[in-house]
Amino acid sequence: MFALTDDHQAVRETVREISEKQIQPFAADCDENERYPVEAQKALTDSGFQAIHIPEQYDGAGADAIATVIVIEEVARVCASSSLIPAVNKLGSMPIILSASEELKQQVLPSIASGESMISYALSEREAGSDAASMRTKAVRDGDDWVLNGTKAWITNAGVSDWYTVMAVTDPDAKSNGISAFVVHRDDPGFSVGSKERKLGIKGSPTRELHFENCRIPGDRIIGEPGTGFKTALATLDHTRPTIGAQAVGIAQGALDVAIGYVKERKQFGKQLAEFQALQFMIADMAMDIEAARTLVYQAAAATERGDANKGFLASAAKTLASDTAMRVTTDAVQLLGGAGYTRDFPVERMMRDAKITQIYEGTNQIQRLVMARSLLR
Ligand code: COS
Repeated sequence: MFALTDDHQAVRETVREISEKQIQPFAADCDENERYPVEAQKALTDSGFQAIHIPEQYDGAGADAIATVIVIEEVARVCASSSLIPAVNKLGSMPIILSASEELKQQVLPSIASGESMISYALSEREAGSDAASMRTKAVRDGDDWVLNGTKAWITNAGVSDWYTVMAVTDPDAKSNGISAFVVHRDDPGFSVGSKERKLGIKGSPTRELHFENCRIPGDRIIGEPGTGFKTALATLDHTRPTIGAQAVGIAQGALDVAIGYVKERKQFGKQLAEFQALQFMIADMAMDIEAARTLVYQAAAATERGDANKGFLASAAKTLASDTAMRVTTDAVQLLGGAGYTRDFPVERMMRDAKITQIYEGTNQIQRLVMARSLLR
């Protein structure tokens, strides 16, 4: 993969236009008022970009993984919170696409493809974050049904999603091979969401707990065989960590674009900031790092599309490189704007706060390094 196809370029152009016209104008307000970006959801759904990864046989666009990361990157360039609409739809639905029965796929995926529903992914718990296999949420068979009890934590887009992919223990003695994956609907009895977390960034995207109190779901809502849920959850992350890399690249590019505009306008000591070589070198480093991260993100996405053996390594590498780049670039963008950059009159302080989460969610960058090392030393 050394060049994007014409189709990929066309996706970028279309999503950039939608993002700049219909999402960017509301980004600061969503952050300031911690409100969900309804305008972005409408714009993405109206144009069919809210979940383009859903295969055609489930009424989706059937776009490849590279097109999907381009969509997320372009939306994140103007609003990271809004980019979680396509990103979380992929995260929540990927366990179903990878491992669910045909009937369950038909039951859930068309509603995501049409934009009627969104879907979130529920793996983490308060005491089971990086060590995801130590989860406590349980699912027990009762007749034809499954009954879930427990609490999931830090669930992105909880409350706005209709569907939830939930990992729960079905055989406590079998450790990670005793975890199963299920699909829960917001209307299932015994399901509820907690209050919104108060966060540093991505304030437009609600993050909540999920509560399961004797939550009863039909037997056919299990994803794959009992005991395969943890592997499905990890295989999903191989496919979706590049999307977080894409989000990070988009945030970084957005910050660089603002910084370039600013240094060409602002004058000090009788000349434009852009004429100072120290600042030119900062800009050059920022752009160089973004380009390297972008290339690795696309490479990782292409590897997941092909099912390459090293896709897990590349997914973790792309997510780590891109998120560390986003943190550095957004911090430098604030620096280039100086006092102005530290205020909410410019978007770079929001971008810096939003960038931080990309080093944390879908596995901290410490866990990514563990995944990379295990894959190299195996
Ligand atoms: N795809 C499929 N199966 C995988 C896999 C992958 N990418 N990686 C590991 N497995 C399998 C292993 O082969 C093992 O199978 P066996 O028991 O049959 O040998 C099983 O899954 C358990 O793997 P492992 O022993 O490596 O599990 P650990 O408990 O050591 O955990 C880490 C592995 C730490 C990598 C995992 O818990 C993780 O990714 N943690 C971070 C979780 C995360 O990203 N949270 C964010 C939530 S989403 S916002």
